[in-house]
Amino acid sequence: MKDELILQNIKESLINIEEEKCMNLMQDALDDGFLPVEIIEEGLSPGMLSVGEQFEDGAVFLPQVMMVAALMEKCVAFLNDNMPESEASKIHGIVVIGTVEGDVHDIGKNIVKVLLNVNGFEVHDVGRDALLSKFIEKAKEVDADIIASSALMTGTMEAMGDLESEIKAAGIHDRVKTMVGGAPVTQYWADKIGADAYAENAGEAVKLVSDMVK
Ligand code: HCB
Repeated sequence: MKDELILQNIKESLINIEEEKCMNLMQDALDDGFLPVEIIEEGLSPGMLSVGEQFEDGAVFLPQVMMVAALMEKCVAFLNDNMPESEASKIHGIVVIGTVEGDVHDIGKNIVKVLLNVNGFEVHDVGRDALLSKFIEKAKEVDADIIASSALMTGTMEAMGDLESEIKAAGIHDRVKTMVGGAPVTQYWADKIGADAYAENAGEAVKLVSDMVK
């Protein structure tokens, strides 16, 4: 039977950087029937955000945030390997994804990538701190349907607007739609820069991308 307490324990073991415990709990959660996406959205992400809040309050310092982030990355990679096959063989669309230049935050971007992958999208990741030209070049190369960008800092959100301009300048705006996301990004910002969609979380990102490629 599914015991919600296990998600709380996963959250706490991430916050406390207890790697072995966290990995074992994730395996237990999978064995209990939790989906990898539930473990990410209801266990790991709240844990990472809690550490972010503690960092903002000065209760923890950057090295600790970096260690939690490193464990979070390992956890997402582990869950990625345990994603159900679902419709993976059927390609629903092609997405280019990346974190914009100047910004190294990629945990959220990687979660979106994993969920798009498992929902049957071919995803090309241009990485983090990615030059805007890399998004454009990759989109042209793979004939992408969607360019999805991520930004976690108010200063780097500007680059999302520049990306919209570069997509237009490259003459591919009529065949590529854009999605933006990341903690400081809002629907207001998406509208302001002319992005086609804003996703608050990875589940919504999959839904929006699915709608846009229909
Ligand atoms: Co970092 N950092 N950080 N950081 N960091 C933030 C983002 C601050 C808000 C913390 C703070 O000061 N309050 C802050 C930014 C302030 C601001 O601009 N408003 C900040 C800062 C300042 C910095 C440095 C400058 C610190 C320093 O060096 N002094 C530096 C950045 C250097 C640079 O980028 N040039 C830095 C470094 C780091 C690390 C390396 C320690 C680590 C990142 C590790 C990594 O990503 N590989 C880190 C982390 C972990 C954070 C916090 C704590 C958590 C971010 C995170 O992973 N959230 C963050 C605090 C916070 O956000 N409250 C803090 C969890 C994920 C799951 O959420 O929002 O990324 P998400 O993704 C969601 C959602 O947004 C959506 O789906 C995801 C899943 O549901 N989504 C998309 C995301 N991208 C999408 C794209 C789409 O197209 C669609 C949907």
